[in-house]
Formats: sequence, structure tokens, C-alpha cells
Amino acid sequence: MTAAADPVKLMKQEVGKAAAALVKSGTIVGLGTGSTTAFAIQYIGERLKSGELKDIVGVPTSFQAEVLAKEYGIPLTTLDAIDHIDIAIDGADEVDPQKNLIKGGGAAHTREKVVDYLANQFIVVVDGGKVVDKLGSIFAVPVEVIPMAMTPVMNALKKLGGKPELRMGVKKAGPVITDQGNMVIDVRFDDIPDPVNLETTLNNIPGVLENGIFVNCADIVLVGEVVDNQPVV
Ligand code: ABF
Repeated sequence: MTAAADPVKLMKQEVGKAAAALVKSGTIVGLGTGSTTAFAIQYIGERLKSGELKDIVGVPTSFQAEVLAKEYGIPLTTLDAIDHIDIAIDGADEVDPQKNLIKGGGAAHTREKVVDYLANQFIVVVDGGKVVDKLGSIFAVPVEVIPMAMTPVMNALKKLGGKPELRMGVKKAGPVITDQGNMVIDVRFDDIPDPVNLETTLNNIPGVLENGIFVNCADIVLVGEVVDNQPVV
């Protein structure tokens, strides 16, 4: 008896496949982070393997994306070797009606923002649970901070009306450390009426490297749902 296919996994696979189908031969592809984007990376690799897709090169946004890309045979490059990115595919934790995002649940938002903002076309892949009326409804805003500034940044976030918490790792053994060797503070706001302004304000706090609010950058948002136990994109 085979286990019934998990409809959520099937849905994420379909979203990933739909994003991978947008990649054209001969292009430079930003490879995002997260479980939904992982399927897009897999299907890009399968398209390469079948010969349907040719001559692409990937720019990973995290160590996780780099490992997956190598696993699926996607050649990689770095931002020093290219002058543009044609398309980036990445996940998100929240998407609002203006396609503003909260990202960083995977503590990779700093490199993600570099790649996603550089891309000529940025494709976001999410499940329906990520779609919100207003940013901050479900997810706190991740803020990458250099360790020596953790306390003053916490205080500055409280002064902004936020409720900051240092992100701890598995089993609370210690703080999560980013690919840059920094820490992540997750800050909850009761309301985020102006994400553009908050994004700038957060990044102007001394000691903050990058925050997880992505504004005016997403071009296409692919949303997966499970309807009558079937994946719908
Ligand atoms: C990454 O994808 C992060 O910015 C975001 O937190 C995560 C979402 O992952 P998933 O697709 O697993 O929900 O880009």
C-alpha cells in the first residue's frame, strides 16, 4: 500500500514546476531558498537533464540553494562573474496585495535580497497560507544584525514599537547564525502601514545588516493551493 501523496507537497511541487517552466535557455537564474523553491531548483535540473533547457547558470542565495543546485546539476556562478540576473525564483513568508514580501524565515534574506533585487524578473513561489492583507499579520520581520550590536538594535526596535526576539536555533541551543556569521532578530509590529518606509528605517539602525521586508521587487507571485485535495497553482 503506497502512502497517500501529501497534497501540500504536491502543491509545492506544482508551484515549483510552474516557476521552473519560466526559465529560458541561455539565461542567468537566481536560485532562492526554502522548501517551495527547492522544487523549482529540482525541476530546473530536470529540464536541463532532459535537454529541454540549455546553457543556464545559477546564482545561489544560500548554502542550501548551492547544495541543491549541485545535486540537480545546475552550473553555478557568482556575482563577480556576471553583469545581470535574468530571472530569480524565491520563496517568501508573507505576500501582500502590492506584492511586498516578508522573507527570511530561513535566515537567508540578506543574500536573497541582493539576488532578487538584481534580477530583471523576480518570481515568488508561495503556498496560499502566505498571502496576507497586510505584512506582519502572521510573520515577524527578520532583521540580520552584527553580534556586537544585538542589544542596541533590540532597544532601537522596541523604540519603533516592535517586539524583538533573538532567533534561537534548534532546541534553543544557541542563536541562529547566518551565512555571514551574524544573528537574526525577529521583530513583531502590531501594524505595518508603510512597508517601504519601515524597510528603510530598519536598515538605517546602526548594526543592522539587512531586514526581511522586500518592497517593489516581485514581478510574478505564483500561489499554490490545495482544493478538494488537489494542487492548484
Ligand atoms: C526563503 O523561503 C525565505 O525567505 C522564506 O522564509 C522561505 C519560505 O520557505 P518555504 O517555501 O519553505 O515556505 O526564501
